[in-house]
Amino acid sequence: MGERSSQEPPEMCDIDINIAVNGEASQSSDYKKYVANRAIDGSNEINLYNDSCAHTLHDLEPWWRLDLKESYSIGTIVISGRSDCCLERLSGAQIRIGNSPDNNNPVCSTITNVSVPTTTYCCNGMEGQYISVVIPRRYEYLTLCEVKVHKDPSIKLCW
Ligand SMILES: [Ca+2]
Repeated sequence: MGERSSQEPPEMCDIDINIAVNGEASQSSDYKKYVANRAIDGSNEINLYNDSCAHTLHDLEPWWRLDLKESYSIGTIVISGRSDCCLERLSGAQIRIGNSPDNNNPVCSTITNVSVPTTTYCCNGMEGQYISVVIPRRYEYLTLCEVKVHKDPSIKLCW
């Protein structure tokens, strides 16, 4: 908040806070040292080899899940895949939000644009404590370098 202008309304700061960093992440399996919490370490580093990405093994329907510790009304979720290769593996991944501690909550969006590593998804106030990214119906690696979560309303632009 220190960098922000004093003319800016305080609530603008509040709704832009990334609440993901206060949560705890898990995933279907760990590829080497690339554990789930690396996707909520607050870093903008999206090259896998710079140690800030989460990466599963080649699982059937791999998943990554964030426990926000309490339920929030979610505005936007900013998802960054890896920049160094293999972004197409994220195609078809579902972003789910809800209060069930599994990966079967309602779908906010499905990742279809894998031409750029970072995309913002609008969830329009969907409620939930858990945010999952799941790749359904196939064997795949799931790699997420950062997942940022903003409460609703969010000042982030969608898509
Ligand atoms: Ca990261």
